[in-house]
Amino acid sequence: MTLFNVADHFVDRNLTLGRGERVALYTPDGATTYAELAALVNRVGNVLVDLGARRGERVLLALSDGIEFVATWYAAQKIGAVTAEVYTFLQPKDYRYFLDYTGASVVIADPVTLDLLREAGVDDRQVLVVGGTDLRPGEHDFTTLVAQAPDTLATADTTRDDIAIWKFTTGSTGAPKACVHTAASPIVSHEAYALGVLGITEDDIVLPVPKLFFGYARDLTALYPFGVGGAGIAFPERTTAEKLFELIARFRPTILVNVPTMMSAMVAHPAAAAQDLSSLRLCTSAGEALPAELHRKWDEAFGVEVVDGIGSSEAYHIYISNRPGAARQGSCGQVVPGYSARVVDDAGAAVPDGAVGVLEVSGGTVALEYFGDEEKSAATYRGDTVHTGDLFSRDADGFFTYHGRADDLLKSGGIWVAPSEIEHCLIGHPDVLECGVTGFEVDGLTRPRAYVVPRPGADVTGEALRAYVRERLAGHKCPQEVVFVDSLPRTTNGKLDRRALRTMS
Ligand code: 3SK
Repeated sequence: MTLFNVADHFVDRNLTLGRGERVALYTPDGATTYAELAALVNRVGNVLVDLGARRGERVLLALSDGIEFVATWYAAQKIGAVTAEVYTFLQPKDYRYFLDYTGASVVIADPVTLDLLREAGVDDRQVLVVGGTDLRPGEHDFTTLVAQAPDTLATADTTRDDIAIWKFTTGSTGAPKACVHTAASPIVSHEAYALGVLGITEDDIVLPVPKLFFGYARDLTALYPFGVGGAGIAFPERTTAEKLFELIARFRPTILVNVPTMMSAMVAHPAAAAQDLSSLRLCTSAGEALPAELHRKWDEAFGVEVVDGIGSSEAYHIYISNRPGAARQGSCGQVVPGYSARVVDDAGAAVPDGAVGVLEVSGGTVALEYFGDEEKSAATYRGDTVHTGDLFSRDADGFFTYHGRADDLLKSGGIWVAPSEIEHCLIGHPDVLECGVTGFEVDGLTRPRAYVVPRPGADVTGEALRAYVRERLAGHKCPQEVVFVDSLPRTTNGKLDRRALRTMS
């Protein structure tokens, strides 16, 4: 069997190809070349081995974005371990869950997550801490150990079929589960999506909106550009529109990896009109469906082409996407080369073009399973096919349109309604920054209720928003109530947390 290693493919190969002096990663502290990154990966890999990380075992990253995150991720890959990364602003009980679930014996933390991990109780695990002080037994300073470690390291003799990556589902439906991927997933997705759809090149510099624990951002920032000698940008702070404007001005990225919520915040920012976004050749949108109205507002504000797509942790990355130069507003686009997609009814039969059904996707990046959950795995994965639970229709040109999650539908006035349709309508109102729709009971009947975050300074009433929807959608889709809120509940991946929304009153 041919040997293959993710770190070798995305990092070390750049040295063989003479790209050692090219920049791999920009951070607020400076630039790291491929040669520097490769040496750092080797040092960190030696440290991980010394701390007890072993081939096939999970290494848990609870670390904010930066060169240390990227180097540690690749170091774990290089020694044949399995990477699992989590959000850095969780509760101690969440870290306890991830420690138990991953069974990781080595955890990488920063000062924020270290406190939370201590509270959670790490037992006899070894914790490698980036930027920590006053460390306790079992906790080790990253900088000290890495400086002492050799900068050469043998690559584990892994193959494309070895389990290499855990991607956590967002947990909007119960405890997070890991989608278990082999080393093949990132290279197949790199070729299909990054090369085949985005046409990523060595001149690309990628700036992510989500943090690197979210595979959508990590792969587009620290894997796919590396596959062609391009560069990514990593920064530790929470992402805000101001921060993005600052980073765009400083690093002049060519690709912005975006999500609809941040697109809305950027468009609504008082300084939006003053921004120079001319370095961007495109802005990807994924994570949530992009409402056509928001797409239109973005085009008007920035004129940077949006390439909207849909992906999932189950299918590794994006499998349906618009194509640069041929995007259709309101549609997630067409199937990415190498994948196939069917819209099926409850019996699993394909529905005609235009009809709504559940999307099934097949391709070479579908996860093997949800770790430790046979029942859910059996219901979701069938060979190289994943049953997404997302409602879609496909038109005669092969463009797919999202209609919400099958399990989110509300029956209003006796008719099924997708909350996303009402949300996509409301977001078109100039005074709506964000919104989420859920059902509530009135006299035993379900009716839509809209939670709306108004644009700063807006003076809009619920009745005006109801009238806006009534003019555009069928009567039973008009929210019976509009509740104004400061923010909407979001999952760690930034998606609307519908479970939490349903419990708001
Ligand atoms: O939206 C998602 O959940 C996703 C997950 C992994 C990779 C890419 C995407 C868009």
